[in-house]
Amino acid sequence: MPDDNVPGRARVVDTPELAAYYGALAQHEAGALWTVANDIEPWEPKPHAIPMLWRYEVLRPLVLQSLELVRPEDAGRRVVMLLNPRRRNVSAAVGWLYSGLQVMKPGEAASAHRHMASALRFIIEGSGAYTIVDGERLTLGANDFVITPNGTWHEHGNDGGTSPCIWQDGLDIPLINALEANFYEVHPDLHQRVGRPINASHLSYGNVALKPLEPDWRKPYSPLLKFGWDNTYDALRRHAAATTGSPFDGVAMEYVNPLTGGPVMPTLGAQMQLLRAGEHTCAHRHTGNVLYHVAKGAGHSVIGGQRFDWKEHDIFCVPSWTWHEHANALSSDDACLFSFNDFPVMRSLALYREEAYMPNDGHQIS
Ligand code: GTQ
Repeated sequence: MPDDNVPGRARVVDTPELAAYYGALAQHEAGALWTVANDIEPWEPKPHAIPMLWRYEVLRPLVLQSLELVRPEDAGRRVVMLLNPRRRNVSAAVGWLYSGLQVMKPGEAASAHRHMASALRFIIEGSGAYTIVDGERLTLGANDFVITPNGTWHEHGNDGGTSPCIWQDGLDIPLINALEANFYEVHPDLHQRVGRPINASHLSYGNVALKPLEPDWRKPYSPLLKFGWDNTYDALRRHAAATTGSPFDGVAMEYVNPLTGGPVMPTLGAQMQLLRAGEHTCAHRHTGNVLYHVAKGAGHSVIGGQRFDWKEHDIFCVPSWTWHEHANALSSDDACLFSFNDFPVMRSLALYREEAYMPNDGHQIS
């Protein structure tokens, strides 16, 4: 319904007197609320970001091209960013979430830094890559998921591989900048000293349903920094054997802090979901933004009424409060979608809301 027909909504008609009055207010850095009220208090969230899909086969050659154009020593991080057309001004892929594709040649190392933005990485291809997080060296393989919580020193390199390693970075940079809380520091020695056994957090905290009796951990993020693909896929398949799954997400599991069962970091959450062969989920929408990465298989999603066909390593986004459904309709194998989101922010600020799409048996017309 148009706002100017609704009692209780702003519906003031412009007059010459009002125009003069607005001018007088503007001279004193003031304004009349009713001129903007319907915009700043929408009936429901109106995301700036649009649904988007980034094709890996299109971006991969461009990412590899950067290897010849810049060195990590000069670029800091050699990354091709994913930019939503209406979020370019804040360097966001969707909502307040940043994402990019980082690439490292064998033998390269990027220096250590830390910042107030939290980061995560999903490994796409190549072997021999590592990340060092607060003195712990983590070895990385395809479809592994790694976290770099805010405030931790981190650096990346590729020292055993024979080909470039490419991974997807996800950070809450736009959110932390919007909150005007970002800090950034380069490590005084440019590189950290490795002070723990390789993959230490994985050895102690990466065991299914077993945690150390005396956890050596008091920090507000997961002590487990790396979640390997083999464990993740195995967990999904085992869960799939015991459940029909969610009508909206298929067989979906969240990467969690093993000590609390909560999200891996205070601002960023991550999930992996499995869509069975032939599965087509019902549409729903929720507050919070999600960036998906196709970890396995091929299928399509309908997002805001628009169909996006995807295959391995494509990336797509679902902006806040946008209807979406996923389908693995044609393949005879399962498909897996990795995703990260800002749900921890939405939930901790009591802003999370979710709704099922009721018309047409829960399916949008695309
Ligand atoms: O690897 O630390 O894509 O700080 C953007 C900012 C990656 C990183 C990005 C970063 C990093």
